[in-house]
Amino acid sequence: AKTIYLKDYKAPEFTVKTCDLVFELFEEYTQVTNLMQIVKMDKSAKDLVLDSVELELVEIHLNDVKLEEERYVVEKESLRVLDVEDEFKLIIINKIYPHRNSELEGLYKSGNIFCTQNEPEGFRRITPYIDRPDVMAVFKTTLVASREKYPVLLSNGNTESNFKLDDGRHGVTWSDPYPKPSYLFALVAGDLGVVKDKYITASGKYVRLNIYTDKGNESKCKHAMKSLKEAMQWDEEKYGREYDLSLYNIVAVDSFNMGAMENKGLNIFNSAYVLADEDTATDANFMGIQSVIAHEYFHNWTGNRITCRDWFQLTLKEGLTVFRDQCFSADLNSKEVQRIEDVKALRERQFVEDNSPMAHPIQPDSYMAINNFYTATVYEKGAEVIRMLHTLLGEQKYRKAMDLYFDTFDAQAVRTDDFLWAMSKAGEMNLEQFKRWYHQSGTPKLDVDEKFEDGTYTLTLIQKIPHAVDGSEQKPHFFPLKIGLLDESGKEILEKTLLISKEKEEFLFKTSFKPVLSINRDFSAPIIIDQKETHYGFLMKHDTNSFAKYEAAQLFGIQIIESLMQGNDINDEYVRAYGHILESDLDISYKALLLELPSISALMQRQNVVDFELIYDAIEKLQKHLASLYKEKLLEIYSKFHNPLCVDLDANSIGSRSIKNRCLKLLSSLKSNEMAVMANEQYSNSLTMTDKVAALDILENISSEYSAVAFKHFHDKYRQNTLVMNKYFSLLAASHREGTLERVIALQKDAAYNELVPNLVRSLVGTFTRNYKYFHAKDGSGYKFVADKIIDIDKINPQMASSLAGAFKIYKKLNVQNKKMMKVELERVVSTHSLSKNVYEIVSKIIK
Ligand code: HT7
Ligand code: ZN
Repeated sequence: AKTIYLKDYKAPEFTVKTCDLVFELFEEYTQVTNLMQIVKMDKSAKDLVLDSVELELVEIHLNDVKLEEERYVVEKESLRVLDVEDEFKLIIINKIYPHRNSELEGLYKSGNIFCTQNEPEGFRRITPYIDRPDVMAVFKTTLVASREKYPVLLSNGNTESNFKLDDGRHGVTWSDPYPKPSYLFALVAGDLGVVKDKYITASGKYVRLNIYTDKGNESKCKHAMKSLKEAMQWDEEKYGREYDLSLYNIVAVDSFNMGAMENKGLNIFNSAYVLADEDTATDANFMGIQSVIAHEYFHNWTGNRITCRDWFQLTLKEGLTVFRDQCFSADLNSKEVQRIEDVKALRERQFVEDNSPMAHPIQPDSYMAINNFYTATVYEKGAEVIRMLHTLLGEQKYRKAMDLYFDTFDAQAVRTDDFLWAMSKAGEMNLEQFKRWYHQSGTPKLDVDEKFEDGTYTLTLIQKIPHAVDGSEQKPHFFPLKIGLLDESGKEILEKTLLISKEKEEFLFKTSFKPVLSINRDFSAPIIIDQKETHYGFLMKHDTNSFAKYEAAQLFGIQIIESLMQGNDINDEYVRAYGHILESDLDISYKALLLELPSISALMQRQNVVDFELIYDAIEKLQKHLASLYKEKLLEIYSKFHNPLCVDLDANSIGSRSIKNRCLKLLSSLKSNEMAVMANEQYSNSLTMTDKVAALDILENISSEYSAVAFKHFHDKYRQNTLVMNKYFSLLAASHREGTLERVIALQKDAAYNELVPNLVRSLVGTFTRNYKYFHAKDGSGYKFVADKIIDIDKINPQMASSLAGAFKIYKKLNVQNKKMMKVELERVVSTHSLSKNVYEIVSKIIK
């Protein structure tokens, strides 16, 4: 497969001014008529080269004359029109076969709905085009289809006209006044239900809001609609940005490769991020919907109005938009909980990626398959980089810089450097060194050394920057480091944001006593802190910074588990500090997070050679110890907050479910009948999906008898509801009970399972890859199963297959036995005949 390099970027030789499309949708095929006004930008260019993948060409007209075959060449993934003028009109008619499209890129069918996914390079699977984001055209789209089967016909922008044909077909013409790249083009055709609402913008403009879904699901769109209006208002208040069309459409479809897509005026969503009610969605699902709805809405300014020059700039829109959606969720819910959840997600996914052969900068400099670069690094680390800018500039200057960015680059396709120019200019800050965050990979480590002498407290910080994947050296970063100093009673004597730029930095503070350091408060930089002297128990009690307090609890937990792994006993100070949190009257959602023990992933990341058995045996030991020691208190909290009939979604109700389920989970480590009975009662009596899922998870792991009955009941009740069945598959794939792999294999035959639907594959196979116990079984059976699935699914959907292949990225860090087993499977996958470039890129990097 060919590697594409950023250094080879060339401005387009031609651009498309307008693109008028007609789609004639039939059951067997779709005919596309594409009329483009094209202008030559580089006068030395002779031929027009259009991207074109798997298209069946019917005919081409140049300036209204049908082209003879010798005037064009059909190449493997392009169409070359020979010797064209400076400005011309081109009409191309081609056929495509959406019902056969299982890759879910371009135009495809999700159930009975025609829909599109064009980011990053799907449009070339619809019609020949200059399919790159720096070619922006004004689109007009006419859809023609059976009136009975496809009464709803949607595209970007506003409806211009409707018409009926004599043969039972009808048509609608849409026009979008805003020039846009092809990746933002969308169409939908189906027999859909709709929920309608409206929004009046700050300047008084009336915007119609519609959410389309399969009929019967309309009542499940309330939360998505509420979230959309909240997002619209938030962007007006925080960024001064209003919506710019008079119509905003969202369509929910079941077969979708990712979460959602921000097509101009016509967002297409994975139904998992739209549909929810108390009976079928967990609290986490409701939060997820709020954040994804907001994320796609925010793209209207950061992504659509100002887009990327090329796909290497992806973090320009994704990192920024994730930062925006994180701030939105923090403002609407709990700031402290949101920050911790965001950092947790970053560490579980991005830190692991950054310490693997797949590590790359947030702005990569090369790729084989661009689809592989919609990564935690580009998105989540990208958001952390924007957050650091926000911290460095402060809210006011950041807002000024964002205004400058919008004013300067509106309607353009730009680079991350253009964004940084605006930040630097309005922020009045030199960001030359800061740019390294865009071009260097790996997670920086900061060695922290403290000294107290003669009334001076000295803090010495040394940056340890990892080498890049190719072994080359990387340079120190510039970042904000928020610290606090506490006296021995726990009183805060100082809070400060230090600016770190040199490899070694020294900071002196005059004090009459040696203070306790609280470092990287709020996780002000995405780095790993390596502290010689630690006071975790003290900080768990006294730290006033909610993130640092959580961090102390996690790091203390890690210290204890690692010491257990070395055969030592459990440290009493930790146990007391845990008890102190249990007794505290902190906010309950936050308290639930503080009570969470470190994850397997967090421990694994610290091992040079990973041995999972050692890790989960130690975690289990600690859980049991805490559960038996604090059993009464945990039971007391459980009964105080367990309210089975409450289905409310306010902070207190969500927090109550969160803390009591945390307590029950910890208690379940006792594996007693008493706990199984409690979980079983919760499963039977609770009305929310949150409580049911929490109970099922416990039952599955501690009692095969209760589990069998409860899962059967769950299956009988929800087997028609795919979104709920995702939870069913995922709970069973995560099970630590014996025979999990055999059950996962058998579940593929369940009537509700379908390998063509990515959500289901993610629930069953994807979850299994995170089941450390069975995916990493010493006999290699887990690896073999997943490798087989990658090979099978690659033939259907390469994007889905390569995301599963990412599970092998831990390869180099495995112990000898596991490594040997994984190697066999990696080699088998990479030598598979006609493997996609998506899977090839991932697997070949892992075994290199
Ligand atoms: N901008 C979108 C990225 C995307 C995507 C979405 C759905 C299916 C396939 C996709 N490939 C890339 C999603 C977002 O970040 O908002
Ligand atoms: Zn996005």
